[in-house]
Amino acid sequence: MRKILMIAVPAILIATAGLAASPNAAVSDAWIRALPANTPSGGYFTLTNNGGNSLTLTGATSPACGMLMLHKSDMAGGMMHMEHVTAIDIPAHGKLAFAPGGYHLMCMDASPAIKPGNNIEVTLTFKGGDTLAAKFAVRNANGR
Ligand SMILES: [Cu+2]
Repeated sequence: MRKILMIAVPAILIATAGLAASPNAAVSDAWIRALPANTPSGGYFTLTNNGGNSLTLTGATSPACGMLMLHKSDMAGGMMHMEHVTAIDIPAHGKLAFAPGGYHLMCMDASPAIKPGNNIEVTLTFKGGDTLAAKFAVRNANGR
């Protein structure tokens, strides 16, 4: 698993370096929860679309996470469920909050860099290939 990832990451960076632009958008209040080993970590942030066109978030990557997924928590039949989502629209001049109980990033394979007090880099990917990099502060299990 790790061997494949170490090869795949530089290939992605090379492939996107000459092509990708950043959308007219900003990430704020970005943080990720550090949890005991092998427990997926939730990442939270606010995404503000400052442009006149809607944006579609299609994925996220981080060197600190083996796999980073877009998830949505929902109440169904009195139980909290999480589902994987592949596209999230942010309307023109709109804002979308990723927060506990709703949309979140899920770090499926946290590296040792996911440690309270650290910062990790996350790259958001949008439909059309644009990318936006942001620093996420690592907090403890209580979100502090
Ligand atoms: Cu999740």
